[in-house]
Amino acid sequence: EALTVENLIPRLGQVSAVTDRVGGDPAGWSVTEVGDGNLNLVFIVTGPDGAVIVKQALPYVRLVGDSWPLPLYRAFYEFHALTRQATRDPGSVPEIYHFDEVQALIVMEYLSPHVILRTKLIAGEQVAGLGQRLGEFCARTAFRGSELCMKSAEKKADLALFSGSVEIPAITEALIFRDPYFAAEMNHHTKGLDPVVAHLRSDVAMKEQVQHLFRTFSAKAETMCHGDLHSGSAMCTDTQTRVIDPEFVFYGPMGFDLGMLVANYLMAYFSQPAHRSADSLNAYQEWILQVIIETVDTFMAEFKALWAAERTGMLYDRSQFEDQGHSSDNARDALLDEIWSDALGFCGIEMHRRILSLAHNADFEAIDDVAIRAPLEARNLMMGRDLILRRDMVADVRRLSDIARQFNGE
Ligand code: SR1
Ligand code: MG
Repeated sequence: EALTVENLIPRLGQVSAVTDRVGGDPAGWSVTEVGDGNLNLVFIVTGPDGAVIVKQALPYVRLVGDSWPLPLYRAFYEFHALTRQATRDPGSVPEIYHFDEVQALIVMEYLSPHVILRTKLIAGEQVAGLGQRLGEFCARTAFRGSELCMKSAEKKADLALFSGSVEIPAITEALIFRDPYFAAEMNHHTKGLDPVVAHLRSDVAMKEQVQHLFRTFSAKAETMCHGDLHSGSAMCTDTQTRVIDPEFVFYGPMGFDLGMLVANYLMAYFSQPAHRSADSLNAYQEWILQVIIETVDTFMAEFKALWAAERTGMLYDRSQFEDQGHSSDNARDALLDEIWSDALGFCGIEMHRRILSLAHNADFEAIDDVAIRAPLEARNLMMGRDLILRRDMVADVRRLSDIARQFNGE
């Protein structure tokens, strides 16, 4: 039964996980619906002692309506993803107070005064330590959710658990990997982009690479990915960052979350000329590039540190490969190269789908004047193409920043 502002207190007013934190007489609580995402209901419940978030899955895609049904069991997977992320990267995600599987609802920590990262990026605000925090999150969850670290039986049990989530990855498969590359029914794009869209959809070499990346997404079930790590899935103050909303959790490639995240930073970067005045534009865009550099540098450094300290799983087992030739170090570096290449490919595809497919993002959508929006989106699309095609040739994140500056100047 869907929660409403009216029925939430009668239904949750006696649940100790809520009453303990909100306090006082439930009749005096304030309940506000704040969900602005594509799928769920989200309420803030506030009382004299504090506040909690109540998130409930709806049996359909909120963005589209009840013509697109979606199983409620995604709340179950979100709950299990959050518990694992909390263990693998303590403090990174909201604390869970209560989970009701039948009602598909999670009661969790109210993050305050945090706001959605995308909102801050559009407003031109900086977040100290952003790149470090999200780089650590990506590295720790990628490493500690894999057989580099987990016991093989435990990882295989989790792989089996999360493989029960079918309809949610199907959204990613369709909206991210397929729809951008043909005239799918729910697609839409900004007036004025038709020539660029036609160019991309007739680019045989690029579309071949998209198909390889789709296979990588589907076949490389190596770690538990957040699955939807965009700038709407991080909440920040000026100095703190937390990750939310892992209902798209799946077992996939170690570079997936990193690539999605970098794509969303880049979309913030390319959209800035419409949000900033000339005197602050360059400095803010350069700050975003520094965040990208900090994110990727931290990812690489943290992954290497975990490799040295926590390689307790089946893969790259140091007891079997103690040689003078440093075979494990070489294997680590080759693996990081592979993660980087995959991440760049997924990054390029995410940059495409947010302009061409169903679910766009506010970085560009908030630009009312389509004559301003279209050329900025075109830069973003063309850089996405470049990354898909040349992902093995972008040596490192500094080179990636240079490529972004180059497309930004075109
Ligand atoms: C129909 S759901 C559209 C998008 O919203 C989610 O946040 C995911 O990014 C998904 O692709
Ligand atoms: Mg979401």
